[in-house]
Amino acid sequence: MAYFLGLDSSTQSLSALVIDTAEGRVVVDESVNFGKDLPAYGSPQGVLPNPDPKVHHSDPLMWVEALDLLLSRVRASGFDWSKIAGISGAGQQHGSVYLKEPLRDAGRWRTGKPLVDQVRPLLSFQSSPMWMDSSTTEECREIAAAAGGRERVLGLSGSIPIERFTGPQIRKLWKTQPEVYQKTAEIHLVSSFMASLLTGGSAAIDLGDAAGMNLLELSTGRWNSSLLEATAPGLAAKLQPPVASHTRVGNVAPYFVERYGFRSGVPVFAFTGDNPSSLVGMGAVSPGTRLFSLGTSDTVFAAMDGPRTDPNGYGHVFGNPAGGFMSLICFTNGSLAREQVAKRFGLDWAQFTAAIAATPPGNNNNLLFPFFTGETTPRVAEGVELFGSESFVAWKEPAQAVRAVVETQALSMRRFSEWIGHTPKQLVLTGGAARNAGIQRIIADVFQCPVRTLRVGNASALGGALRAAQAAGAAPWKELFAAFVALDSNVHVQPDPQTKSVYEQLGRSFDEKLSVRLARSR
Ligand code: XUL
Repeated sequence: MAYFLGLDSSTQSLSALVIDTAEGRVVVDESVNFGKDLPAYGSPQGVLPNPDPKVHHSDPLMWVEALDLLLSRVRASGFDWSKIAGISGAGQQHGSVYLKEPLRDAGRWRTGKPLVDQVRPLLSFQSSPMWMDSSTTEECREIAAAAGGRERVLGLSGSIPIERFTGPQIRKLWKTQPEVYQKTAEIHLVSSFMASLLTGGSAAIDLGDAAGMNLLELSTGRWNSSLLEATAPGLAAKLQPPVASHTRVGNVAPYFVERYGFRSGVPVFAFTGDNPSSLVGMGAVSPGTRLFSLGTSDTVFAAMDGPRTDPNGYGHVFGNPAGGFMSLICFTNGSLAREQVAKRFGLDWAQFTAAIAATPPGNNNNLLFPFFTGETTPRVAEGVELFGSESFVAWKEPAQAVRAVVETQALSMRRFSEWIGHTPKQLVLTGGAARNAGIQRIIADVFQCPVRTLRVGNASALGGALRAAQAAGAAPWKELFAAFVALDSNVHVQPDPQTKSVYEQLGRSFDEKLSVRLARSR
């Protein structure tokens, strides 16, 4: 049997991808969209509405119901779940689920009743704080103070205390709703929660995703007692010890065997975060390839040969599911900013691309700080700024503004990924904006490095299926990557060496203007 299932519980959807390792093909690629398929949860974008713009929570029962819906949908399409030999997957990072009793004591799910009705009474907190939440600045400060400073937290956990990370979110729950925190017996990440649903027991958090909590000590792979204590009292008892990503956390629960026809005893391997999973799904588990995921926000990540940390405190270090570590840098104003500029001039995507082609590299030194919303990297408050010619600064040059937003983003990505250390041999782009030829060209030239794109879209779900296959011993990484991680042969953008000095000069100008902005925001 050579079929492996990868699940990806992301912000807006739950996806299933099944690979056939004997034939080297993807046989199922299906998703449930929370907004469209589960409208009763009132979360069109996967997030519950909240009057406070900093608060972002989701309903964990939506994820539970999505799992039943997805499995039945795939079965209805004619797929036979008994072919699956191993399961793993991923979840949006940092989000947390709070349970009244440990799932290991909850017994097996009963087959006759939908999962959502069985999980509902187990929740101690009805909603899940998720990665878009930025309401814990005060808690971040308190954790830093109690744990010996931001730098110490950075050195231990790979990140300074970060608003969306799980530790500060747990602290906020303890402070604001102590009775809820008290009655919580077990805390899960989205990833370990989804794995727990599948096994009907308590699946442990893997090292890849655990690193996004501000609680893990990277050098030992264990929860750090001073970080636990700085976060909330009694926290150690609510978390299981983290495990290596290839760990078998259980077998598929009888519920899924009886209801959907899975074979009994099929292993479930630890789920991880969507970014660590994408590292696997993009075949980049060794240093050399730098990955750019261009979505609502842009992320830049890469495997690392050691746990180096960002001296600026902007970037993060997570676990690499194939062993070792990975870096991740999140730029909040990604497509969000590109779309704002296009909207301002009424440009569609084709006109946006044409605008890049119509302007020269370096853009006559015009720059545009794209901070349409508060930015994570660098940490600056909302506020767009333009620098350059008079008409450009007055927003009268649409084509130059388009080039300026993309060039400034690329310069920022270059500047703030320097700490990763190694010089990449290739850059691989994924996400909606990755197909844009103008963006590919600018990134290749700014980094002076070849740009490629991927053929398969859902790198995180694919990463889950590949991790299940590797952990089950079906094939080594090398063979799996050769069979499933295909770069698009039509996209091979070589950097233009003549632009090197142009972008060195523009980079210096970017650094100068940014240091003024950072000094102002201090
Ligand atoms: C990473 C992060 C996001 C989520 C998206 O730190 O917050 O990329 O993982 O699902």
